[in-house]
Amino acid sequence: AQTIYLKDYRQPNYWIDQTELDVNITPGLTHVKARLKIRPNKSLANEPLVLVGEGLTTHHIAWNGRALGQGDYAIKGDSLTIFLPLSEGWLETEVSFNPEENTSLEGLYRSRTMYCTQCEAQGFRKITWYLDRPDVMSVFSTRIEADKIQCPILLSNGNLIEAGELEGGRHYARWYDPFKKPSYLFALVAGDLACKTGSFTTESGRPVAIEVYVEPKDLDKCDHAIDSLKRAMAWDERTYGLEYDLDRYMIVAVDDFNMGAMENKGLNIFNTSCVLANSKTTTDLGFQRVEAVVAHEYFHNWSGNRVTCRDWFQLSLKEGFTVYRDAQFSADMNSATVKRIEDVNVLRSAQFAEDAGPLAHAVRPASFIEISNFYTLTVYEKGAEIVRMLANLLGVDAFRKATDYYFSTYDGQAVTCDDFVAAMEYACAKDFSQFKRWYSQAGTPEVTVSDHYDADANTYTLSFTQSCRPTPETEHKLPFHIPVAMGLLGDAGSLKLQPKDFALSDDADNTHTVLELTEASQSFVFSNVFEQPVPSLFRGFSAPVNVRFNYSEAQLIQLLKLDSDEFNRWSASQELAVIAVNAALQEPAAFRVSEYWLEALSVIIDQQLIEPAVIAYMLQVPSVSYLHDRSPQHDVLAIYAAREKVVKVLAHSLENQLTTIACCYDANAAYQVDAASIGRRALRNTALLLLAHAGVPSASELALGQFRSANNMTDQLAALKALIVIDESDITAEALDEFYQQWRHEALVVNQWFSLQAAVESEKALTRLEQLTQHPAFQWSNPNKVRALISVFSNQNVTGFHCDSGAGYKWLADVVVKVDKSNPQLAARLVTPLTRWAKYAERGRTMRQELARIAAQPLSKDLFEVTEKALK
Ligand code: B3K
Ligand code: ZN
Repeated sequence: AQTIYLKDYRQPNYWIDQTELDVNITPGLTHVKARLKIRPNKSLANEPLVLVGEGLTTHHIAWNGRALGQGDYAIKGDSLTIFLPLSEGWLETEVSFNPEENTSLEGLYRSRTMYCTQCEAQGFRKITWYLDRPDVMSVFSTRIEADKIQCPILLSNGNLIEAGELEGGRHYARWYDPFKKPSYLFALVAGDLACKTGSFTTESGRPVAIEVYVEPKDLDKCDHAIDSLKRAMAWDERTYGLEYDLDRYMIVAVDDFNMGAMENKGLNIFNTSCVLANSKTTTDLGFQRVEAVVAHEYFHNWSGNRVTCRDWFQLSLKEGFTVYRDAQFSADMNSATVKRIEDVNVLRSAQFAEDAGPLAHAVRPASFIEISNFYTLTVYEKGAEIVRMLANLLGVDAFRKATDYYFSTYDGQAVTCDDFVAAMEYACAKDFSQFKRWYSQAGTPEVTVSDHYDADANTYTLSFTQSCRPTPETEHKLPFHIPVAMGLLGDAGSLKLQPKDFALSDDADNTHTVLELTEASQSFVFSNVFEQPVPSLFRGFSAPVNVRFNYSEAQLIQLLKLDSDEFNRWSASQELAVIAVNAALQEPAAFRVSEYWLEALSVIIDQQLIEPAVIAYMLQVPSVSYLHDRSPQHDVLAIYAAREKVVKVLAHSLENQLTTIACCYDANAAYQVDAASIGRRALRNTALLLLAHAGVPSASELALGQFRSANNMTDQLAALKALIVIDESDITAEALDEFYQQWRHEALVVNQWFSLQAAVESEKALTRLEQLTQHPAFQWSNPNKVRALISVFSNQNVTGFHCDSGAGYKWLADVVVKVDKSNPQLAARLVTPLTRWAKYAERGRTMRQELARIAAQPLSKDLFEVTEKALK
């Protein structure tokens, strides 16, 4: 397998200004004729034209209407070289392939009742010979022909130009997309689909027809996506001044899909799990996910489609920025603190782990073998953190000036992360050359902070040092430019209930500031500080770093109770939980959990001055993965056990309040899916689950009652989860069976049912998992189902996956090899937990052996790259 390097980037030697496709679909064989208007790239024109294609049978090649003969071209592996001295002209090819046999879910493939495409990053080459790279932008017109009964719906990008009947029960449609675009944004759908419509009028008065295409059985699950899309359209006009640019916006829901969704121009294709929702079958998290993904794909229309990436190393240019945009949107539509907590949880428990593992890579990687492996938390979530830091450094107005400049200057172009940062610099006259290290240096920086209070001089000094562990591509790291949003809390130790931040300048209201840490070590002095303060650091998680400050328990409690930054109140509670888990690790039999922490939580529950959803998150002990990062010397099963103990102590100590919440809180409210109602349900269900963990006798009855009477999926699933934790075998088994019988016709609900069971911690976990793969509703060819069982088991079932015998590792390895044969992208994702072997000491050796066993087989490029890097 060949490694591609960013430093080797060159412009293409030819451009393709127009692309005319004629796709003729018949069962088992699809023919594609392509007419490409070729134009030499002046600087590089004296080389032959080399197109790329995969798995194509080539029937015909012509240049300007003349069929090419043997000596005029050569097909070798995946490349087609045209030897003629080419000037401007039309290249024609005709190829065929079989979408029915395409199990990679990349290119043109069949899923249930439809044919559909996934071209990003390099799937278009499975459809026709092409310059399949994002800097080649072309105007596409597409004619689709198929059987009228099998495929009544024929869709592609842009506007419908013409449609009509043909002989032999066939019909056709012609689509034209006026915006030039790279091939990865091409899409085509042909199938038997029902359509739900909506409409939106843009700020300047353009009417947009919204069409959501689904299987007929899912017509009752489209409204939320349509509403979310309209909100996203209006929000982007308000926030970024960006309007939609075509007459229709189509979304197609497909069941077999490798990712969440795809932003093809004017024709988004969605995993059913990210678009279908109704109150009976969808949880609150599901509703919010649909809203976020619909918005994300819509925002790509500007950040990604109108302004696209020069090469795949710049992937975060569109993904980091678009994730930042959708996070802002979700924060505005729901609760900003809750959204921030959710995002930081993902960063701390999963992205940090990626950064610490053998596949760590920069947000703009320097090399890759298979680009599909780089659609990662680092490129997406850490990439979004970079944009967030820039936005905060610039402030609202300058950031808007920067994005206006970016979108107007680069419209219709394929650009780089450097161009993006240049737009930021343009708007604020700052120099971001050091800041750009966030793009090129992998790894999570560690920031260690110490303080000194001088009571005589009334000064307070914060001293920072930063460092970053070596990562595969960068041994030595230069200091990062790190924004530290912070404030100082007064009344240390006295635990009064009034927040009293110190003023950080002459202006008494100025209690919040952003320090810019740029050196390896750096100190900041605050004057007129009249008592020893408690520093509230990295408010709102102002930079994606690991922070080390030696807080006393009392100081953390001070932050939990009094910080004006709600996010840092949550963060302090998490830190207190970490301390408790570490205590339980040191002395499992007789450990202490801070009674002040428990008391502070109790007061917070009583007073309800914080929104319920945030309280719910305060009551959740950090994930095993995060705890493991914080105590790497301990065995993961010991960490799991210690965490369980802390959860029990927490639940017992708050038992009365939790019981009141679990049985009575908001109990008679009508079911609604606004953020406030979602937050109240989250608190009630968190309480129920804690009681279940604590083994409180009343929990069982409460859970069963809720399970039977719930009028929505969130409450029913939460109750089922509690029943599983309580584990009274008959009752739990019965409930699981009842649930399946109730929902067996709803594929997405059945996936939740699979996931719940894959996560059950028990000695029999693996046997149960094996049985579930034999269940009639399970399908190896469907990524949602594979993830529901296999990813959930290996990422969430700590005792099952890491069981002493190593059977969990072996099982995953076997699965990965099997899946790789049909769907390499999926296999390369599933293997992730094994790549983290270095964290697991003794167990890690067994994990590594399993990785080596995988690596010894013939593998796809995708899986080869991951296993090879993980074994280094
Ligand atoms: N851009 C797509 C991801 C495509 C992944 C290809 N392997 C979804 C998104 O980020 O919006
Ligand atoms: Zn995206």
